[in-house]
Amino acid sequence: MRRKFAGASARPVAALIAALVMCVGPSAFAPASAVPVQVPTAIASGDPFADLAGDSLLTVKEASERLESGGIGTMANTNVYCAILDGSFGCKTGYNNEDGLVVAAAYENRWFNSQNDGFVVIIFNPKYSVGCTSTTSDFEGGANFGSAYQDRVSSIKTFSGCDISLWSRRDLQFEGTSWIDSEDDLSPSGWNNQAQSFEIS
Ligand SMILES: [Ca+2]
Ligand SMILES: [Ca+2]
Repeated sequence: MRRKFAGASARPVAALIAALVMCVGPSAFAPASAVPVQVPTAIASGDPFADLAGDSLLTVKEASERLESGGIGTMANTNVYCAILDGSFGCKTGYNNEDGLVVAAAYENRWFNSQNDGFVVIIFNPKYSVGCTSTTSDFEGGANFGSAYQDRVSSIKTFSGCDISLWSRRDLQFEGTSWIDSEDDLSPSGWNNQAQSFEIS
């Protein structure tokens, strides 16, 4: 049975708060404790994919260049490449110079590792050149997170028109999230450090 995923509603609220702060000015809020409003700036500075939306096509090569250039922020992440295929389950060890499109990135820390170094699992399909289909009723691959990465994912981002669903046990068992386009913090929905497998559509 799928558990309702509540994280998506946080973004409009954050935008509303940000808009209010711009109109009213920070002085109307409690001083030091109003820190969450400042978070989006930090995210933008440390996320090499900050300019990309979920429907942006992202090649494996471009992703690796962005991740490894170190041009933005001070990320010293461990980049892991997981190759999946449409319609099949399982992750094959991939390489940063392969053809294909990135479908999702799973991060060890919230805010896409922008404030803390950690692993990022780059999930890609080496056969893709146009991205995922728009419907989520088709199975466009999935896999278990490796033992070093399961129960440790804290934020997730998709690319190339794809969405991802996380599952709390291996082999897409037990509880799954609804489709995620992007979630910078899995904690509010109860999914922080809970994912053992994933599916893509
Ligand atoms: Ca984590
Ligand atoms: Ca699809």
